[in-house]
Parts: sequence; C-alpha cells; structure tokens
Amino acid sequence: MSAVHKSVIVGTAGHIDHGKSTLIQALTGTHPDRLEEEKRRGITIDLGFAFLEADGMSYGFVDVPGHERFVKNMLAGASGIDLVLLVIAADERIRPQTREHFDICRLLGVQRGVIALTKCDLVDADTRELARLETEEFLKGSFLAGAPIVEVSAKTGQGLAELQAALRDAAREAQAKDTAKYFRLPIDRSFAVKGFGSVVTGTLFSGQVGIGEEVELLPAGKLLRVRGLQSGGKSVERAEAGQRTAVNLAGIEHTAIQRGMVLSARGRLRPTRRVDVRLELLRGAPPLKHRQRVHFHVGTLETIGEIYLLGSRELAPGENALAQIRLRDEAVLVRGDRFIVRLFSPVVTIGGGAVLDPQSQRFTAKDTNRATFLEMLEKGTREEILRAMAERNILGITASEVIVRTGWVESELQAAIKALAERQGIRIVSHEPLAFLSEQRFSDIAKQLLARVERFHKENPLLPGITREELKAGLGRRVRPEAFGAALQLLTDQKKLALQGEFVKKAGAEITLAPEEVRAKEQIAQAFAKAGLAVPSVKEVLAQLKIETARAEKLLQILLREKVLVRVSADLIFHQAALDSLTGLLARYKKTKGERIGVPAFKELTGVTRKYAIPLLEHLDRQRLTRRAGDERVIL
Ligand SMILES: Nc1nc2c(ncn2[C@@H]2O[C@H](COP(=O)(O)OP(=O)(O)O)[C@@H](O)[C@H]2O)c(=O)[nH]1
Ligand SMILES: [Mg+2]
Repeated sequence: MSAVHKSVIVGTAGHIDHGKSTLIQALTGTHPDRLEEEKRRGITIDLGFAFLEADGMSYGFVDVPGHERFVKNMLAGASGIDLVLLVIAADERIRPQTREHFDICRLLGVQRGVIALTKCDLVDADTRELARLETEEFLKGSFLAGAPIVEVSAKTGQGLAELQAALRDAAREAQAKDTAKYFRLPIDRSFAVKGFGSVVTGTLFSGQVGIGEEVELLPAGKLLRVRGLQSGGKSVERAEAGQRTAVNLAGIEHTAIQRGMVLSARGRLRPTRRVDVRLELLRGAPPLKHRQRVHFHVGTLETIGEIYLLGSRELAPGENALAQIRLRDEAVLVRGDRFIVRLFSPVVTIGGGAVLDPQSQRFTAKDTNRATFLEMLEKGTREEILRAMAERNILGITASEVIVRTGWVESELQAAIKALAERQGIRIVSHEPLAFLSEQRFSDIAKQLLARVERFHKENPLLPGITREELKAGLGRRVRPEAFGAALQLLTDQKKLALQGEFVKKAGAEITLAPEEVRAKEQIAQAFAKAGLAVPSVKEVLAQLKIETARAEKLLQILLREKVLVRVSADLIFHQAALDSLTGLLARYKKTKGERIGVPAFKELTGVTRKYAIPLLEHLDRQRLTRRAGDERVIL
C-alpha cells in the first residue's frame, strides 16, 4: 500500500436496485448497509459508509439510498462529495432517481464522476451497447459529458479493476477540499459508543481538527472538547478536510446532537435564518412563485424555506434568479455553499443553487442596489467584495463579521483589507478589533465634523471650541465611536482641527474679544473680587455692564473656564482670590481653635450669612478641604 496523499469523498447516485451498495462492497469489501431494517429488506434507507486506500488515494465512500422516499437522506450524504459514482443498471437504464440524483449532483456543484453500467452479466452485448448510448445521450452537455462509462458486474468481477482505475484518474483531477480554511463538519450521524460516550460523523468539509481541541456545536453554540478521532475508519490524532470523520465528544449526550447540526472552529460561523442566493429552477419543474414554500437542504440539514424572488413574481423552469430564502430553522452555512430545494407535493427536487450572503438583511423597497451587491458577491474579487460590503454598511464592518459572511481565513482577509486601504477604497478605523468603513463614508464623516466645528465657532465666537462629547453626539447613532475617533484624528493630523483639553476647535482659532468685551470682562472679575465672600448675584453684576446679556454670559463662561471665577453652586459664583483667602482663614482657625468647626463658628469666621455658608461648606467638602462630621466639619 502506498502512502496516502489525497483524500476524496465518493458518493454513489442512481435508481434503487441498480447495484450501488453491492458495487461499494465489491470495491471496498464493506457492505455499506448498516441498519437491521436495511439488511432485512435488502434496501438502503439511510447513508452507508466504506473506505478504501489505493493508488495513493484515500477514498471515503458515501452510499446513498435510491428509493424516492429517501431522497432526503441521499441529500444529507451528497453534499460534500468530490466525485460521483453514478450507477446505472444495464438492464434498466435511466430511471427517475437516476435523473433526480444526477440533477442533485449537478446543482450541488459536483465537478467530476465516473459512470458504472452495472449488472452487465445479466444482459447481452446489444443491450449493453444500447445502455451505453442512452447514457451518453443523457449526459450530453453536462458536467459528466465525456466521463468514463465502465461496464461492470459485481457478480463476476468484470470491469472492477477498470472502474477503480477510472476512479483513481478522476480523484487525481478532483479539487481537494481546503485544509487551510476553518474547520467545518456537517453532522450526519450521532450515536453513543459504549465506554466512549457521544460520537458524531460527517464529511469534513474544510480545515482540520485534532484530539484535545475545542470545537463549537452549532446552532446550539456549545463548546465541546474533542476526545477522540477516526478518519477512514482508523483512529487518528488529526483529521483533515476531504475525509469521512468520526468525532468522539466530551461533555454532551449523543441525543442532544442531530443530523443537520455542524461542528466548527469556535466563533467562525454564525447560524442564520435568512440567506441570499442564486437560485436555479430545473427544466422539468413547475414555475416557482414568489413566497413559495419549499423543502430546503444544505449540508446535512433539511428544513423549510420561503422563497422571496428579487424583483419578480415568478421563476420559469430552466431559469435562475437572485432570491432570499427565509428558513424555519437556523442553518449553519457559508458563502458558496450549495443547496437543494424540493417541492412540497409531490416531494421532488425542483432546483438549487449557491449561497451568496449567509447573513442577509430583510429586503426593503429602499434598498435598490441589492441585486448589484449580490452579483458582486457572486463574481467579484475579494477586494471588490470588501469594498461593496463596506459601502452597504454605513456603520462600518469588522473583520470577524466579514469572516462569518465569507468564510475567508484571517490572513487572506487582512491582506485584502490592507491592500484596499492602501488604494483608498476603505478606511481602517480600528485595529483591535479590525474595523473599516468605505472611504466615501469616512470622508463624509470627516467633512461633517469639520463643518460642525466651523458652525460652532460662528455661533459661539466667545467659546474656545466644541466639546468632544457634543461633537460626537451631533453625528448621531449612525457613526460608531471608532469612526468618530479616526476622523477626528485625521483632521487633527491634517491640522484642520486642533484639540485643547476637552475642546475641539479649528486649528489656529483663538477667541478675540472686542475692546468693549475686554472691558466688560475686567468689570465682571473686579465686581466679584471686590465682594470677597459676600458675593453679589450674577444677574446684578451682568446688568451693570454696557453689553447685552448673552455676550456678557459668554464672558462669564470664559472667566469660569480660565478659573478666575469659581462656580460654587447653581447661582453662587466666587472669585478664586476670595476662596484662597477662605482657605487661609480655615488654616489659621485650625491652628488656634482646633480642627472642628460648626456652621455658627464658620459664619462668624467668614462674616457670611447662612445662605452663603452652606454652599461654601459643601464646596469645601467637595474640594476635600473639609469633611462633614455630624453637624460640624473637620478641617483637613
Ligand atoms: N446479477 C447481478 N446482480 C447484481 C449486481 N449488482 C447488484 N446486483 C443485485 O441487485 C440487487 C440490488 O442491489 P443493491 O446493491 O442493493 O442496489 P442499490 O439499491 O442500488 O444499492 C441485489 O439483489 C444485488 O444482489 C450485478 O452486477 N449482477
Ligand atoms: Mg443500496
């Protein structure tokens, strides 16, 4: 046996009784039917599995039921296959599930396959030739056109070596699943193994997993530890994309896990109930109506979906359209995943397609360029998609959000973000977490900020600038703090704005007072200085000035900001010099009379009335010059 350098999943397809399961046994030595009922009735009901290592390949076979009643089980196995082994009995030729399984493989995007004409021992040469011709005709123009058609008999062993060689050639050409992407394993079985606990199995879609690692069970959102692993039927330390894998999980009952759930790398996938897709309707299907309900299959999940056609009321057979599908249950999927839709009655496959946006928003009438966006998701380069996402999210978008929606790995995403930022398509506004906005949106925010500051200066010539808080609040909730911070940073770097403590002002802006304002300001300061602790009311002081009240109030604000005056309570303002002398008085009192002072003694010491004494004492408390102790104060 040679060393394995490629793992591929081969799925059977074809009508019931055409010899799929028998052929898998002939190829691998394992009969894939597992269930008691399957053995008793001689038909495949659920998925069966078998393994083969040959020619440097590791094959994981997924054998599917051919009966029309069990197509839903077939679908759980068919998603994730790299090669299809299409089985057509030479004596019966193309039958309904030959067609349906073939359609499903095509819609799932299976690229390659091999056709086995089985039961060749039962027919003569003419019938074999007829079967071959019919098969070629059937496959014309499809992904299997030109694929090898191998005549076999599981009974006599005829053609088995040739079939294996054809599988090997197809496997060599098949695109390997990506082991560098995030770990993802849609679960097709969950059971308990005595002495081990819960085991789940599935086709490892992408990435890798190792014993001891933590994985997330979705949509449950439960973190679980991997206790053991098997791939290709053998115990391993690590399993990779492209392998049939069994995972022994710690900390959960097997009954809590069902087919349709997914094991994944922590935090990389998010369950969804709304997906935007490209939907194709099969030629033989009836027209599909807007808001029609269908069976929806993706990965190993089956649920119900309601189809919202984008911009039309009906989809004609053989046509495709952009659509949104709203799901009854949460699905775990990524961009590019293939899905299948089936009719309610009769339950037949009518179409399928690819997921474009797994985390879609509701369709709204205002959203006029949604189709363009979805087409971009479908065909665009990574940078084009990033730019389009940024343009649709005026709040900005984080790297982890992009990952959830695209499945891109962090390194390739970061490279694309950096490249796009350098070409000024987007603006990075935060590095931890990595978040960005479209350049257009960002420069709009910067422009808005600049305009707001300029308007503030015009409306408030006597104030040094607008506070950061007020500036930010003016932008509303449609600007995140990181975007505000980055825009402000840019404007100060560009020397358009300047920061002064809590204030943001235009660079170079200074308050310039008119001569009469300079005089008035002086008068205000003097009025308070002269009054000492027996301060006048603010109104009185302002009324005596020769300028109008609004301007006078601004001057008062300036004096307060310059700390010439101090606001002690809502309507009491003192000169700083008066407060300084009060501190002196208290210090002397402490030395001569002790550290405690009551309100009467305070009034006597300062010569002020109770109306002033209480606010002053409270001010001193706040300044930690005194501390309240019952009715008295302790001088600190
Ligand atoms: N004579 C003959 N019988 C076959 C061959 N392959 C399968 N069969 C028989 O056909 C029946 C159906 O086979 P099975 O593998 O269960 O078909 P499946 O439903 O496609 O999985 C069984 O009775 C098999 O023994 C073959 O190559 N020659
Ligand atoms: Mg079978």
